[in-house]
This record gives sequence, C-alpha cells and structure tokens, in this order.
Amino acid sequence: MALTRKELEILRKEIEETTRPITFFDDDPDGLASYLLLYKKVRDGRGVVVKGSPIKPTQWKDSYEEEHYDKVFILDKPVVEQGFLDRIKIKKIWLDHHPPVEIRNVIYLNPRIHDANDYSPTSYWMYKATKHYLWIAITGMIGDYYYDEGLIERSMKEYPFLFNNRPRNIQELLYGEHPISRLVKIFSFILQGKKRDIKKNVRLLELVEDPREILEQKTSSGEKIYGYYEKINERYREMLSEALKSETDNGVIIHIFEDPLGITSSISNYLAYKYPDHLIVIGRKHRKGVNFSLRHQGIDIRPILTKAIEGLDAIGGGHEHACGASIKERDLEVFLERIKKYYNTNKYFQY
Ligand SMILES: [Mn+2]
Repeated sequence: MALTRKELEILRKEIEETTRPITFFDDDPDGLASYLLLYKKVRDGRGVVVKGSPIKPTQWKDSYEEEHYDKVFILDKPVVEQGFLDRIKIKKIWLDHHPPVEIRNVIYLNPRIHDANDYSPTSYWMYKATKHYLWIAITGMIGDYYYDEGLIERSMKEYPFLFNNRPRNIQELLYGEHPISRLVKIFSFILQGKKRDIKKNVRLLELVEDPREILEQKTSSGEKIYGYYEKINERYREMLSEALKSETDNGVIIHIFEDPLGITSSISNYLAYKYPDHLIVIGRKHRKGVNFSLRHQGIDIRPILTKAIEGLDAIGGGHEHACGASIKERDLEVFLERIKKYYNTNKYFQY
C-alpha cells in the first residue's frame, strides 16, 4: 500500500524546509531523476552520485561539515552502513524502494515496509512529494521498469513530443523508438565514464528546464549533454554488434568485454529484450576475472547458474530472469562450457 499519507507528508515537509541539502543518489535514471526533482525545488546544495552499494562511513567527508548543508538526503540507495549515518550530525532522510533494512538515526521512508511487492520507484515518490517536472519523474520511473498508467497518460498530454504513439508496455517505452526512450538512455549514459565527467553532466542537467533542450540540442547545456551521450552511445553500439557476432547456434549469446565505461548491463538488458528466447551471458573483465550479467526472458536461469558455479571459487545469484556472477580467470572456461551445456539440457523442460 505504498508510502502512507503521513510519510508522504513528512517527505514533502523535509523537502520544503531544506535550503541547502547534500544528496547522495544512485547512479541510474531513477536516482538521478529523484535528485533533480529535489534540486529543482531547492536550487541549491550538492548532489553526489554514488556508484555501488553500500554507502560506507568513509563516503562522508569532513569538508561536507564545513559547507553548511542543512540536511542529508539519500535517494534510491539500497544499503547504507549505520556508521555513515552516525557520523553525520545534521538531519538525514533516506528514501528508497529496495528491500527494507533495519536502520537507526535516519528518517527512513520505503514503500516496501508496508507492501513487500510494491516496486514503485524513488522518482515516483519524489514526484508525489514535489508535483513538478513530470518529464524528469517519468524518465526515472521508466528507467526503473515502472509503468504508471496515469502518469504516462498525463505525460502524453503534457509532452506529446516525447511519444510516437501510445506505448503498449514498459519494454516499448524503454527500448522503442520513442524520444522518451532516448531520454532514459541519456539519463543512464551520462552517469557512465570518468567521475569528473559525471559530475559535470549532473551540473548541466540541473540547468535543463525542458527535455527538448537535450533531445533537439536547443541550449548549450542540452547540447553538451547530448554530445556526451552520443559518445557513450557509439561505444554501446560497437559493443552490441560485437556481442551479436558471438551468438552460438543453440541460442546463447556469450561475450566478454573490456568495459571501462561500465555499460555491460545496459548491453545485456537490451539483448534480453531483443532476443527473448536466448540466454544472454555478457561479461565485464576486471583484474582477477570477469563479472557477468545473465539474462533470459523465458526461463528461470538461477538453477543453471547454481549448477554452473558448483565447486568453483565463484559467486552468483539474483532474480528469475536476471542474474549476476563473478568468476575467477582460471575457472572461466569451465564456467562457460557448463553454462552452454546446462542451458541446452534444461531449456526444453522449462518452456
Ligand atoms: Mn530505483
């Protein structure tokens, strides 16, 4: 049953009363949109993009104290260490929609506390609390795979230029040819790359009032944002076509990338959408091995993955249709052979 009316009121009041917040947010469209909705209300303070989880005590810097922020917001981060919160003397508000955690010394708002199956994203609640910049909110929500009929309807009226036609489902909004689909991709890609670039992109986005500034490159901020997106997108397209070359004849797409930009999960999500009856196994190299994202729209991949890592020095797990696995260099070959084998002996039973 979502956030209660009282909780939403608390969120609204905390936003209204801050004049200079410091905000830690997740590095995806939902986190970014949530931050922007807050920023547009306050037009002051600082936004800090946080990659990975949890937020650790060392991520609170002493210099933050001296800059006189009046409040800390944490948006769309699943886990925050207690020590991080305990270091901070000012008021803290944490809004999230991942599985709820036990935590003290913070105002913790999470719709899942009331309903474990409520997946309404952070940007949805930030929109409920701020009631402005629907285009930003909708970009965050779509990025988090959330289709709110009423708000999509309203967006189509308010921003008809963001939609080609009536979208049938969330996949079409995410991967279709709608301008809003590109906007989601832009929100995702401008958070990839070097720290300094990401920071600059967020600053630029704070200045954007209308999505056409970006999509049609109508202002200098919009133009810069679009330019950065195009650069990442070029690499994304290269990686896509590379991955597609490695399709095996029995319905598995396996590919491993050097990926300093960190866009392999975007690649595997897209491939899973495009090839719903394929097993997608996309890896990102690191010093000691490879981190994989595995996808399959039609079958439960968890049993295959569990069997494939049996006895290896590896970790893996996740959701029915989307898993992650971390494999050491020396086990790579065994792992991939097993994946192919178990997939092909398993898939016929599951369809
Ligand atoms: Mn989210």
